[in-house]
Amino acid sequence: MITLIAGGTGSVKLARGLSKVTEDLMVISNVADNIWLHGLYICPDIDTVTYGLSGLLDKNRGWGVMNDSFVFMEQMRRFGKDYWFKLGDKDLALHIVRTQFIKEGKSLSWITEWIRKSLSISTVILPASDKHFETRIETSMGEMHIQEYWVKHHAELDILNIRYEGIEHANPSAKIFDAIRNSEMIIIAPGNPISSIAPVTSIPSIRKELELRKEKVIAVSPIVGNQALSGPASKYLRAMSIESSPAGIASFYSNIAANLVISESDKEYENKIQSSGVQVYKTNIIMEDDQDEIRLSKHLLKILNKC
Ligand code: FO1
Repeated sequence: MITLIAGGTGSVKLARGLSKVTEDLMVISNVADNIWLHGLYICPDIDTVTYGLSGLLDKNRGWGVMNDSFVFMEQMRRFGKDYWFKLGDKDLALHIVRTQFIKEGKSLSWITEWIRKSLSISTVILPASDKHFETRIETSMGEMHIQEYWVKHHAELDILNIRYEGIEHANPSAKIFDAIRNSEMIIIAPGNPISSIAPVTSIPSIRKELELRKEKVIAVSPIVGNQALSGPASKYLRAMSIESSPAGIASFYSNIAANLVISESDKEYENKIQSSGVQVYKTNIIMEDDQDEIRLSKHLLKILNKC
């Protein structure tokens, strides 16, 4: 069994690639970007993986359903409601289903499993917590939910602090611990370390399990040179005083991951990372199409067989 810790658009590419080269894959998804809007419970990272693995994802945007329309949003705008966060008309159906189940008292794990089966996805998707907690960003304009910072304010405001409000009450399902304990390899996807991965790996009970098995944990760097593969990862890293480089990533994950895959163009960081006790693997980590996703996934499986 292989477990992938995932969140955001960078992660879904690897989830898709791995699902094509291994049958026994579990994805633990970030939940700290979840938000209540218009009376609906929105779980962007769970949905990106769900849509990605079902073939429904709009690959250009990296979120939502392909060929979707936004008539509902247009109507909300006419009613003077918030419309900065765009829920597509097809996407709306999933949100109505999820919210109905929440109101019936079902857990997020149960609902995610129900949606997965409805969309005939073979890979199991496990929300990192059934209880809600959220990433809050402190800026010069005050503290706000991460979606407000990223989507409404386009990540333009200076960041003073980032925290995961309520993480102490997070309750990962038993399946998460089974997945971590029984996996031959635990992969940390090249998602945003601060907003997509750390909200999962900072849940104390999950962190403890990863620390015990760090030799089995391999992270894929989301940074090439000093630049993030996508999104605001560099900005978030710098805000938390972490170097935006493969060396910064190695050090950030060093307590939970003894292995790191970096870009073959980042040889200059190799010695520094190795000397900190982290095993380095170099390959092309950029995933622009299906072939790239499969190539990187196969490379990870090859590393597993060598270990
Ligand atoms: N990202 C945007 O930049 N603008 C949007 O309007 C937007 C809507 C949206 C709706 C559903 C969904 O599942 C994701 C959506 N996202 C949108 C993406 C989301 O903000 C981020 O990709 C993740 O939260 C990053 O982890």
